[in-house]
Amino acid sequence: MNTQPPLIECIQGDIAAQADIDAVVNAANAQLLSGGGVAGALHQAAGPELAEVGRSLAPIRPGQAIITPAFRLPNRYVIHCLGPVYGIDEPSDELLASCYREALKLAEDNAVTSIAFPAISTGAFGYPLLEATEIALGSVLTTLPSCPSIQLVRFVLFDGASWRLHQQWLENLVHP
Ligand code: AR6
Repeated sequence: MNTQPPLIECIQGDIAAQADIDAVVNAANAQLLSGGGVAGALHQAAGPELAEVGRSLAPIRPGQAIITPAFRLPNRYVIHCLGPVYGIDEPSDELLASCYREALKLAEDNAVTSIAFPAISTGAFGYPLLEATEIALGSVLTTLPSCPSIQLVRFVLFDGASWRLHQQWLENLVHP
């Protein structure tokens, strides 16, 4: 049995290009269709089967996560989370935390050993980056102890500002 604590890391990059990761998380829409940002990148790389399989599982509600195969992506699974639209889906902090919690629980139930998250809700859904970062990292840190299969959690941030903020928060939380 692996007794090492899971590794949490932050990198700057593309969520659709994480070939060494078991499950990648989609910042989805309720209909589980392609879209802009993360959803666009993942659906484009996975192929049309991803939207087809989503059709039978949609709609999902804010804060919810569901799991599908990853098709042509280099991963085993896509875990689709519907983040809150900031200022509309309330309480947005609780709904955003629920995305990370539910995604980790689904990963654990499917024996996933590594998972990559984008910064859910911080693009089209307008969640302020600082608050979203605090919620994302806090939620992952509190949920991980009940997920013994998961050995690596990677946050994949698209832009440098987002990456720096996640990195700073991670350092503050792990080495206060
Ligand atoms: N890899 C990693 N991060 C990315 C990528 C990428 N390829 N592309 C964008 N980001 P968003 P949301 C960053 O809008 O706010 C969609 O159209 C981006 O800079 O993808 O949850 C869906 O269909 C931002 O920081 O997700 C939904 O309708 C973060 O990922 C809606 O947008 C999330 O941006 C979901 O909105």
